[in-house]
Order: sequence, then C-alpha cells, then structure tokens
Amino acid sequence: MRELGLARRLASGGPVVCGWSGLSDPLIGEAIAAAGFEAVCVDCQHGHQGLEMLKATLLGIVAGGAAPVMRIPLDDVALGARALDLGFEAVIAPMVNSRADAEHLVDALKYPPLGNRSWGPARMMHVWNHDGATLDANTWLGAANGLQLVLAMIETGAAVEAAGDIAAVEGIDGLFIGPADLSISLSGGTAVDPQGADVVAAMDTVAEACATHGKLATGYAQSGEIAANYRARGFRLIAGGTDYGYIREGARAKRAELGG
Ligand code: 3PY
Ligand code: MG
Repeated sequence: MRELGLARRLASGGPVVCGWSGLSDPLIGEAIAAAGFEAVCVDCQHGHQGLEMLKATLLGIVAGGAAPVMRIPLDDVALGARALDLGFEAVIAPMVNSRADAEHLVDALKYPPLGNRSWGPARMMHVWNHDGATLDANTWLGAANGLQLVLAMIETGAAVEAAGDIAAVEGIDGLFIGPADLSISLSGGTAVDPQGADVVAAMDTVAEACATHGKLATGYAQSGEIAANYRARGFRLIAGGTDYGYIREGARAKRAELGG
C-alpha cells in the first residue's frame, strides 16, 4: 500500500525532479526511479508505450520508489483518464494553447464539480492509501481531484500569450513548459533553441501566471542550465532527459572507460 504523495510534496515546496521514459520496458522506469529521481514520467506522446506496457511501467516506477507521471499523446484525454484510473499521480498534456484546450482537459480528467471524469477507479481504491487508510469510494471521490494533478504544457507562442487564461481554469493544477517546441514556435520554425532568451522570458510569464492563480510552475529541462533557470523562478517540478539518452550517455562513458 502506498500514499499518493506527489501533490502534497509539490504543494509543500519541491522541487521534485522527474525522469523521463519513452522506451517500452517496465524495468527502465524502475531503474530511473532507483537512480534517485523522485518521479518518472512515461512519455506516451513521443515514446513507445501502449496501454499494456504503461501498466507494467507504472508498477516498475512505484517499485523503484518514485511517483508515476504520464504524458498523454496529443488530444488523447481518454488515455489520460485511463492512466489516472490505473494510478498515475499526474498527467502532463502537450500543446495546451487556450482556455478552451484547458477546459477540455479538466472536463475529462477531473471529477465533478470541476469536470466530468467518468467513474472507474477500481484499482486505485485497492492499492492506494490516503492518510494511512484504505480508500473507499466516497473518500476517493472527495480526494482524487486534489491528489491527481493535471499539468498543461505551454509550448507555443499562443500558449505563452494565454498562460494567464490557462492557469485561471479551475482544475488545471499547473503549467509545464516544453522548451523545444516553444523555441520552434517562437522562431517561426527556424530554430530549436530550448535555452534561448525568448524561452527564458516565457519562464517569467509562466511563473507569474502560476503565482497569480495559485498553480504549480513546472517544466522540462533539456540541460542543467534550463533546470537552474526554473529553480531560480521557483518551479516545483523539473523533468529532464530521456531513457534513450540515459542509456546512450551511460554506454558512451562505459565505452570510454574500457579504452582501446
Ligand atoms: C518540449 O521541450 O517541447 C517538450 O515537449 C519536452 O518534452
Ligand atoms: Mg514538446
């Protein structure tokens, strides 16, 4: 039995550092968790996970001691709702560009009165604790909206302009910057520059929108420099890397160590 702890941990300060898994194997999620990441995001937008493997990877992440997070494919709120039913503690949604996009997410992923999420948490109620007690249906109904987070990705110029409107939507728990897509959007498709000055300026806009509306500022960091920029602005969840990259870099280091 486990507590759902991510929302509380983020509310009490953070930052939580989140690994990233797109390869389709539950032991990879477990290994990332065991390496010290406090959360692991299963990337169903650009990764190779289907529903069956998503289930297994959730178990691997939890076994490794981290909080399970999931990025949904573009416009796939149905998979997001199933991920929440399985026990993911947060869903990250790509390309949320307007208040209407944000309301669509909340409608599918939050129970009334915030949204119209459909009831089906059988697994959740049997394997998760809340305040030390096994969940019953009404406890879960009362707690779920606060314990399972919905994070809206800000990764276009339009989204930065609408950041205040998106953060204002009740049921959106936080904004999550995607610096690569954001740099592509801001440059009109001429550059991928996740460390660029205009992305850093967008961090200020997002931080301010989140502070105004009492939401979590969170984001993806392609580098330590980006992570430091988030930290300096009080971002609570910072994700980074990919499992493919972790393996490649580990393999590169090992190859060099062995010489020849
Ligand atoms: C981006 O930087 O665009 C992302 O989506 C990070 O995963
Ligand atoms: Mg992106």
